[in-house]
Amino acid sequence: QPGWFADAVVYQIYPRSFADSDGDGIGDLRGVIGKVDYLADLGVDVIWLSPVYPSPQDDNGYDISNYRDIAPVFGSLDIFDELLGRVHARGMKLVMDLVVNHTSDEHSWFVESSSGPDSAKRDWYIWRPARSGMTAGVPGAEPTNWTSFFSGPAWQLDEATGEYYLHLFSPKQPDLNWENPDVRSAVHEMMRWWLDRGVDGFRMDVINMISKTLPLTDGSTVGSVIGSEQFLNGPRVHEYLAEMHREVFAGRTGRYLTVGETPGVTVDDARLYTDPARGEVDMVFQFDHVDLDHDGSKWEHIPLRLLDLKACFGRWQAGLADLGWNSLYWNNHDQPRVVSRFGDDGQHRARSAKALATVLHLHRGTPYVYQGEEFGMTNFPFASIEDFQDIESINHYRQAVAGGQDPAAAIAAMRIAGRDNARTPVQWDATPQAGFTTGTPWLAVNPNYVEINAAAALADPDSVLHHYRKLIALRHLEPTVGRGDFTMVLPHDEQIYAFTRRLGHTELLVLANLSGEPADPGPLPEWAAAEILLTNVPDGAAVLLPWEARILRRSL
Ligand code: TEU
Repeated sequence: QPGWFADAVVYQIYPRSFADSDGDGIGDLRGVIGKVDYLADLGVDVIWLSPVYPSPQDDNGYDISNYRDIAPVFGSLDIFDELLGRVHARGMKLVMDLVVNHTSDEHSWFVESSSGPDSAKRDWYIWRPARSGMTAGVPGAEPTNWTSFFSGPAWQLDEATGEYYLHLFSPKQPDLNWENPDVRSAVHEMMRWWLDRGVDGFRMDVINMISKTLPLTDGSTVGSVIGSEQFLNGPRVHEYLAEMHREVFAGRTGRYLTVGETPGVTVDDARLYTDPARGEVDMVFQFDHVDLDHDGSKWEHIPLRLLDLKACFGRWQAGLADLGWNSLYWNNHDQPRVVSRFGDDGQHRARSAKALATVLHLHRGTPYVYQGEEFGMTNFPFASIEDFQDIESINHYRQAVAGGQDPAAAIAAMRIAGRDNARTPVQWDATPQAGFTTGTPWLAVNPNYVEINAAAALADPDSVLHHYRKLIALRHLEPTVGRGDFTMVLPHDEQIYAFTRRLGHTELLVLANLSGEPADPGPLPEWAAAEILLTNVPDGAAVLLPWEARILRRSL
């Protein structure tokens, strides 16, 4: 039977963009402390904090130079402890981001590793000579043809030693060598240190990339990242995760949360990662549903087809029905805003945001809410390259334009899919800079903050925010939401997303019109007398209005 987290909702904070307490334009831990009551009132159970460790911020903190401290820009360990105390006092948990596929190139481990081939930590990273017969530094001399998630080769030449190191992301994010047991125990020790400090678990960044197939050879992937078949869900990853679980969590009695971020994970992989009997992680983030609206690379947008979305979630629901557990998310700091992406951020913004939330939260799994999603924040009207800060977008732009793409077309693609859509400051109120900072924000505030902000949403009983609050409360009150089984209804309907959940003698029906046109679900006689638990349209009729969603309950 599912663990405690079946009845929990997780809220993700991207600290840089959440709340700035000191006017430097960058969010910080004091800013988070100021919003603990807001989060408790929303009803969430767990807060996941994106990285706040010391970092050169090449990838906004996903490049960590010290795992056991807090970056001054975010605060200090004392302020962190204060936050943790406040979170616990309000009955919530705090989960840290664990980024251990790679470190920063400024981490002391890498500094030592790159000091020379005889360094005691040389083997902590993945060093290789140039391709045989080629001179190091010449294009094409990289040890393999792998490409980085952030454009260009996945290898960086270190001039001093003439060898290359592997970086699946930026050159400032060298990959750790998990084959080395000392690396693994250093990670375990660091994790224990955070648990001893009181944190409640970890979200594990690209954790399914830590085991590479050896020997490293040229990749054959068709698509955006060459080589990925050799490092996604690699040969030793399950062994490493089981070992981590034993070394870090064995003997601890608290209720912890572990979630692996696992791009390219299949349902079958996920059954292995999340089978409680195997002792790896509680759940993983799969990417299938966020890959449905592009072709090939993430920059080649195609419209979402509802049938694809239903088939995708349906497969995940069925695949993890008897074993393992699903995570449920529309948004995070890497994804565009869901109301702009799969909803309607114009005329039907509030109603479509509520419909999408209803559908997601009523699936079987643990829902994740990303900051600002709870009151329907939208994508940003990016107009030029100067508007972007994200390394992924900026590198893509340079490469696309160098390759002959029209700059306006590149910007248009980034406006749709760029990660900065998720990273604009949280819109707290209608005061200048949306109440995020008294200074100049590091990334511009969306001009729509005057209407779309948390204060306005709190004051309006009909807002997206109050709908999220009700969904979270419903999960806490009605065990069928967390624990019921899942059955898709009307699987071939191109407008309506419908399913039932059943636990014992209780059955729920979710009916959501995920389109901008009215939709007729047809007769549902067995639900005629059912109780309406939640809707986003008062007094709904038989035919669903655009983006209308309802949750019904009946006793069997
Ligand atoms: O992301 C991993 C990942 O593969 C993608 O989501 C990626 O960010 C990219 O958008 C694919 O197009 C994780 C973090 O969530 C992300 O913020 C980091 O940049 C990345 O790992 C490296 O640590």
